[in-house]
Amino acid sequence: MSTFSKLKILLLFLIFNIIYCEAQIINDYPISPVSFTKVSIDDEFWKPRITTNNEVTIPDTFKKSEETGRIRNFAIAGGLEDGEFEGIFYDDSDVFKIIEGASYSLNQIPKQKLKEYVDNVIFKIAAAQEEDGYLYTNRTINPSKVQIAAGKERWSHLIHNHELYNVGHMYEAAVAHFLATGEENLLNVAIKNANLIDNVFGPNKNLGVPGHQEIEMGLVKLYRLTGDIKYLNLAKFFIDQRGNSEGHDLYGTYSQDHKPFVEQRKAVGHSVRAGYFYAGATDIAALTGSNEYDESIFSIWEDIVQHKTYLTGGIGSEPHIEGFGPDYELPNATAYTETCAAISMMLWNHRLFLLTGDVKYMDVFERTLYNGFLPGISLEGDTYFYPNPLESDGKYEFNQGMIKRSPWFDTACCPVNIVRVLPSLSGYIYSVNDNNIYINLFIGNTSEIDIKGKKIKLNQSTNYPWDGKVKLTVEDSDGELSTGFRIRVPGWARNEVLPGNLYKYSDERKLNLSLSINGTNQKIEIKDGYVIVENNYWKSGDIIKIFFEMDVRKVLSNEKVVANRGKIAFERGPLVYCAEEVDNPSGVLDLRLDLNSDFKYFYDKELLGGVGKIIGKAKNINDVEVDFAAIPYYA
Ligand code: FUB
Ligand code: ZN
Repeated sequence: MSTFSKLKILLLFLIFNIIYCEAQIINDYPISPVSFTKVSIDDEFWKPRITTNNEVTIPDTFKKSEETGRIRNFAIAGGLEDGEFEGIFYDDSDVFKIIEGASYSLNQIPKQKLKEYVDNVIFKIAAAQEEDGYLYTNRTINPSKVQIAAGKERWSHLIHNHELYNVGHMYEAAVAHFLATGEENLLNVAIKNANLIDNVFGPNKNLGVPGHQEIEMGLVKLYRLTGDIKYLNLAKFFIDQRGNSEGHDLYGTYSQDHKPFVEQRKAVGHSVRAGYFYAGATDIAALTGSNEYDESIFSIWEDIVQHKTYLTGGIGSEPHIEGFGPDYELPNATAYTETCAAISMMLWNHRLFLLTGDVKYMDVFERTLYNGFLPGISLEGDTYFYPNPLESDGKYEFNQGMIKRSPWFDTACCPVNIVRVLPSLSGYIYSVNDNNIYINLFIGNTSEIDIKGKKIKLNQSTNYPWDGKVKLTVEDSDGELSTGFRIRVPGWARNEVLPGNLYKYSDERKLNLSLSINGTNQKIEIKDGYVIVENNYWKSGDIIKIFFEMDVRKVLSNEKVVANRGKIAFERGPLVYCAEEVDNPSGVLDLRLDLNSDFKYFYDKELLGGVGKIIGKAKNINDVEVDFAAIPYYA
């Protein structure tokens, strides 16, 4: 290549970057998250899991995608290979989700081999894209042989075909890939596809909506990156068109398509669709600055946390619809609590925090992260839970992977969702607003935070979730900006299991909390659930320490939850505990515990990669006193 051509490419790249970096976003969340690209996790709890995700889970899920034809489908659709479509019409989305996860990882640990592999998969995806931007391998491979649920023609069976859901995941992957690598190969595919969708759907065009929400969040990310308002408008169109019978036959409550969103007040239907929908609507509220969804968003959230959330943060009690049941219907053994549904709650609650600054949303996020999301993957990183029931007799199994984690599923949404969430975790720890840095998660890391054009480099070190000591060190600061900190006091440390009265701790024990700055104890001021560390011109070497006491807690459930009557649950810090027969040989389902007896905690570094255990005494079915032991539910 001539020097001139190289210069031309460099110039184009620079122009492109300037355009993307300066995308004009008119309205935005009042609180801005510190990007995953600025935070590097380095602790004993999450780092090994993220490493396992890089080294085991990403290769494993790519391999499974190869073995099951998911990747070959793109090659066939693109004319690179011969063959027939294999799998299910929504399988394209799995590959996009792994690319999204791999991109976050590439940002943190650049790996040439992984990058080359991802580029090769992107090459196949690009080849599979039709001339006008359409991307859906099930149809492109052989339009006369599409699966029935895909519909004979493009867009003819939106209720089931996932045509729009799939590409929503592609947009999310493309944006992550661009942010991580600066490369446009997937982004170009995404933009071309989104432009097609925009030509087809909208007012005075096709008025249909996707059966499964997801594209809304993807379009918002495209808008955020490119500044092209049409993507935001299209996302809003999909939100507003739902429940509007002009243009499509309503899909009903299963797809939250029974009435317009602005009239919805209760969480209904398939819980992943619901969570993605509410998260997308929250994005629109923030990015348009409109209040029109407020009543719906906040009422539905209250409905979920007050009536429909498991102690683990899991949602979706009805296996047959993979979704919400009536209020207080939270059976433990048949709980569906899909891993993806937990993820949808995390995505939504983080957005709600950014919109309102209310601590309760990050409390739900944390509860779900440790207890609803994390159980979805084994310590080894190659087996997965899809439903996450809270009780098992070792026999009942509505869906594969209820009794023990499974190496794969025909519908593999959950494993690949874990793949993308784990390495993005660094993006949920900090956020900024005015001169304040919010610290929402206690995860060891080093970060470089931009605030009002100044940079502050922070180190957080902690042994959380095993103890509540957190040390923040200012590693570098030009000392030119007076900055304050808002440190989240977790709900469990404020005696609040979840907002509302679905659950409560059995006692009102006040846990200790302390704060010191450079070794001097401080008077604690808590505002809206955050410890306030007043503005200061921080210097390198300044140290803030916070301590949240952790203790074994017993949780009682609202009596209206029939399945929980007469039962208690154990928690310690952010973790929900679980008793298993392997530790309680006389069985767990009939164990009787004395609410007032003492239960101790100890950390067993040899067990399951190191876990805290709760031990004490119980009575078995024959009224004989036996030893009792519980480990964290996620483990
Ligand atoms: O339809 C795509 C995904 O498959 C859903 O989100 C999951 O619930 C599973 O049905
Ligand atoms: Zn899933």
